[in-house]
Amino acid sequence: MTVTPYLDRVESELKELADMVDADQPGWTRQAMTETDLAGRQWALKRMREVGLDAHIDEAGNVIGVLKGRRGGRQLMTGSHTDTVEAGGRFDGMIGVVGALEAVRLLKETGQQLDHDLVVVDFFNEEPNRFGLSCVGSRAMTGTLNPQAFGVTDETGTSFAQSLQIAGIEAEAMHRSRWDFSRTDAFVELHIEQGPRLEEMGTEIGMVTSITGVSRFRALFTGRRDHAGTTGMEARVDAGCAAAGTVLAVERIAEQGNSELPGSKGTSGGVRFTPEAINVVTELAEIRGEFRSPQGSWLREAEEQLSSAAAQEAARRGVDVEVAWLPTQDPRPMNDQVVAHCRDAVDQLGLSRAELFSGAEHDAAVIADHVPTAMLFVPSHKGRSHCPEEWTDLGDIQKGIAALTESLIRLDRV
Ligand code: HGY
Ligand code: MN
Ligand code: MN
Ligand code: MN
Repeated sequence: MTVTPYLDRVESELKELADMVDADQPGWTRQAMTETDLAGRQWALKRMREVGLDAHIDEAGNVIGVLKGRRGGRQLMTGSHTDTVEAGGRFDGMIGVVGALEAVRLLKETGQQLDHDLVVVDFFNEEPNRFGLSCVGSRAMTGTLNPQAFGVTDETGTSFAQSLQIAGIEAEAMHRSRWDFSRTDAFVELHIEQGPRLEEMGTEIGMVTSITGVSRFRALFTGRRDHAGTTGMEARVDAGCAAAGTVLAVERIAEQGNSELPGSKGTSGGVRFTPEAINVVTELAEIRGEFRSPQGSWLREAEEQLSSAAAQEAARRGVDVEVAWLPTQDPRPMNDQVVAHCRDAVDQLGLSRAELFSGAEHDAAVIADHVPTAMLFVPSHKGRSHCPEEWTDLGDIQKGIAALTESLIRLDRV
């Protein structure tokens, strides 16, 4: 028996989430540790209960719902996230949560009780928060959240631990969310591709082969605040110029890396000058950036190159610099066996498929260290994502949910 997801249910749930966003921001914004994020996860909790899951929010803010299996004891897990980037889209993360809810409904309606317990998760804070930390919920569940992260501060001096409190999460209690993954046989995450390849190929489902590694940093340059009209060019200690040189170094390192190893990337996603004054030489400059690559060894090289480029840019202007590297996620291959079962499911549904590397990071990369993991992608229109234009046709989402459901049914037989 194959299942057909109901478009109206999926559409209305995506719309409910799309309505639960920060009205002051363009696009769709539900950033972790904000009112809207709290509302989004409460919504997920309510919905999980409505579809018949035994659901709760754990000490790390993950919303977890369990559908009891016939035999129980062993588990399958699926899910994604409902938080967004600033001014993001309506699909990144959401279709993996809404898709899991629909999969549960379909299993029930077609009378297909699984042997395994099915665990559905809306992972807390997948997108990098303002402290530069991502996949916080999945890291907590796997016991890999570095406690040093709690002390990281934002520009106002607020620590990550204090921010968590606003979201009702106690940093010291987060370790209690650690999940016993020895009972979990497989994890499958449904997600939008966030790139153009499926659409370009006219392919319905992407079978992820591996997920990019990511290395993020914050570089703080300290110079001297001076009058822009009276301080000679040779007399300046300009933190802004040192930072600007470093931004260009990020691009240069990534371009060089990409020419040797396609898929290597570098981005300076945030730059801040203090003071922000047109007639003052910049005293403090901060860059937040990242490198990505299919190869962990290149990330290590890029880290070294960037640290030394920042030191050079600073030194030649008499500026001080500190570069802090945030917890790194190494590239993660997906599990061949789980991928093979998903592939069989996609074939059984008569859908076209292609193998893809994921340049986006996902909770699946964190979970993959602990559980055999696979990901299913559906096309993103023009490859746009992390922007309001992010779009996936409902019909494509429907196919993705069917593939997810059939994959879970197949994995249940293993
Ligand atoms: O940043 C990423 O790659 C993901 O979308 N969180
Ligand atoms: Mn994202
Ligand atoms: Mn995502
Ligand atoms: Mn099993």
